[in-house]
Amino acid sequence: LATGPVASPPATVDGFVREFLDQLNFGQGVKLSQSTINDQYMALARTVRSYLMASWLETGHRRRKEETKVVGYLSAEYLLGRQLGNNLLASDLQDIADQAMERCGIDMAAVRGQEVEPGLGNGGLGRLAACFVDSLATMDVACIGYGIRYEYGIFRQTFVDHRQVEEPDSWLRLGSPWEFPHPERAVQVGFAGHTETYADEQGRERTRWAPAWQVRGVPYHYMVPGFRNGVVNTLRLWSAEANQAFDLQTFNRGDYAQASRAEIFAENISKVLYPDDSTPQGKELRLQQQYFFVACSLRDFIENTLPRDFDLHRLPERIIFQLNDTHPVIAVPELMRILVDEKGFDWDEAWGITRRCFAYTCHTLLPEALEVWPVELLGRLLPRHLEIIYRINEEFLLEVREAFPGDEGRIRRMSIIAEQPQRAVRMAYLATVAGAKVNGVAELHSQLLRDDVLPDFNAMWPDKFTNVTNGITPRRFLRLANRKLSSLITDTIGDGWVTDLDRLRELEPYANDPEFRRRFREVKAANKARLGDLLQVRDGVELRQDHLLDVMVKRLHEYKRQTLKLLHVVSVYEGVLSGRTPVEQVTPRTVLFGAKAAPGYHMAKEIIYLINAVAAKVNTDPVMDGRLQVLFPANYNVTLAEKVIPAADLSEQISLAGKEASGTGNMKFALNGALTIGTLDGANVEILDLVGEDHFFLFGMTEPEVEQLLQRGYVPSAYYDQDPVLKATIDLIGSGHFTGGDPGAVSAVLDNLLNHDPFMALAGFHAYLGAQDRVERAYADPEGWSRSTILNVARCGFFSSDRSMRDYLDRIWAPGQA
Ligand code: DL6
Repeated sequence: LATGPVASPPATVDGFVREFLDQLNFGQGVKLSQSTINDQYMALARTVRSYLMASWLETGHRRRKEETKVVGYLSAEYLLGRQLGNNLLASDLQDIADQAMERCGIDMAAVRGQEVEPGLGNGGLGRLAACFVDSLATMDVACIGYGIRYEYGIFRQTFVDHRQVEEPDSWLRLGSPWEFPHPERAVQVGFAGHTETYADEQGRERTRWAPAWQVRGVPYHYMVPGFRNGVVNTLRLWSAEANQAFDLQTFNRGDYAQASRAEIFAENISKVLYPDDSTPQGKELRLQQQYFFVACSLRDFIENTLPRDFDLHRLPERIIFQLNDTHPVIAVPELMRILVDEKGFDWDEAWGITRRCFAYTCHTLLPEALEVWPVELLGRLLPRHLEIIYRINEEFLLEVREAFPGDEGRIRRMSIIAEQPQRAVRMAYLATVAGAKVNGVAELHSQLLRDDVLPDFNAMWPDKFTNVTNGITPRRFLRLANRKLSSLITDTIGDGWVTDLDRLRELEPYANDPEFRRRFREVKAANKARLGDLLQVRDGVELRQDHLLDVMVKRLHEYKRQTLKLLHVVSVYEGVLSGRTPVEQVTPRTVLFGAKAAPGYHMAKEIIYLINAVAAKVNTDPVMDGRLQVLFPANYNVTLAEKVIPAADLSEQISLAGKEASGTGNMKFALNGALTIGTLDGANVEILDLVGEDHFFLFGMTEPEVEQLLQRGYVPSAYYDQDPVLKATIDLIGSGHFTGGDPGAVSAVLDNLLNHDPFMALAGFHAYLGAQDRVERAYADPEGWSRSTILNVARCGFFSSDRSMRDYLDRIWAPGQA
């Protein structure tokens, strides 16, 4: 009996209530009548968990039996969003849970609101990882997501006097019911120390690493349920702990701080997502994090997941480690170290295996975002790994010499070790050399990766490079976030689209059906009302329901050009203020921003200040007659995104061409029936291709045009001098009108725009205003607008992360490439 299958509780309202009360009584130790909302949330989450448990155990058992090849997704970030709703959806328990809570007299909405989302990521990259693991479970692909269980995720943003203030995100404070700690499966991770050579029993010279200190990596397991398919994969996040909690002798002497030093030191490793790395200590901690989680993950897979007697020559048949950007790339020398130093493989054999166990996804085009680790730091923290990297480089450069004899310039360019401005390891190069495949995340990005970022590598190994356009999970971002639109779609074409998003194409004919368009508009209006209710409670602001809702939500970065959006806002306001535009001619519009700035990114924080300052003025100036509203709810996160995106009319995707690798917000908006105003950048290009020019507001330079302008010499002030509207807009900001008469408060942003403007906001201004005019004309025709929004939904099935996963399977993880 004890080894038989685990049974789920009966999927009935009665069964659910019984399980819930058991969890409340025996898990939380309270009676229903005394329970707090948190008790109810914990008990409800544990109830849902218990329904998923049989599938989780069964999936694990099946995978071990089948000995399938596993995708080991190595990612320093997973921006998961709330789990309760997703897991209720996946297990098909939504209605039962609603009824059960009602029967217990519990306010389900309040209980849902109790969950603090695990914000273990910064933005697109981390959210992509979360979408990918969702799709792999739904497609029943064996995957273990590996990452870090940060005690504090992305900071909580608040605004004080219009400025961003960061507060720690203590998401674990009230306990997390979704995690399963396994301290008994902890692994050891070493750091620093030295290496030494010795002769083994056969007299072969070998190397070993004697670390100076070690920490314990404790795995926490999270369920990753597929959509109603009985599959539950695992996300395994590592937490760092000291081997010895504290030094008892020192403690007894009364030096409590010193006694706990080791504990604090070790726990710092998984303390916080992306510590500010502008200090040397911050940089070192970041490298510690990266090595920590990949060392734990490789050890876990090799020692605990594979059968005990597994022949590691066959490792590529059982695992492909997907490197989610460069953060996990130190896994490459770590696998070499395990194979050569610990398992006794000779170098060539080990390298042959390693090269088939990794693939690398690049997520950026910004040179400053390509990680390099100073040799001094890497050698101090991971001396053996540096030796291994040197040898990999040596042999790689021999290969280059053979392929391109006499081309010393090329050798210098391609070396994994940069010499200037300091000796440093180029992690993207190491990943490219080691990876079986290298991919970008949208067609344009992959092309620029080949042509501009890694051209020498492309010349050497053209077949290594491929593209996989990003995707988003339709479960969270349509089915869960937009229940009303989901129901309308399902009523119209059935529910197959949830796992086969291409089926949305069947909606196309309905774009011509006035009744369907009316229902579609009703859905949008209901979502806007829902967002209005939320913003009222959350931020104390009123969302005007009769306005066009124009949304720009994403990380604050100059290349994304929030300033361009702001210049548009100010130009509309300035037009009315100066009498150029009669206020009745202004299309009533609410511009909603959501954005966090990296704590050390000064210019981004100045831009946040300016947005808030402009909002405060524009929203209260009677001259606008309430026709222009700027909202900037603080702390934009996945939970807020799920309410904002379904309500939006217009999606702002206005980065300078050639800078945004893909974007995924752009996909989420289009799929929820917002029209895009955007440049030919990242995945916008593919959205435009699919939805068609008539249903997308395109503007701005192409990437080659940007390059040409740079070559000719870009002078931002010339645009200011020549365009009177731009001049008036900037002058109004510069006059101190928004900053209590203090022009100095905005001088950093304006100086930067007028004298540098690295992302060409001023060059884009005129075309952007033209595109906004087209938006307003289109919006004035509700039937035409609705038609376009429906066609956007119908034509964006391609952007399902299920399709991305199929592409990874076909192009990168295919068994044939083992
Ligand atoms: O691939 C996911 C996501 C893309 O959609 C964004 O375009 C891209 O900026 C982001 N990249 C990163 C990596 N670091 N940088 N810069 O977050 O990845």
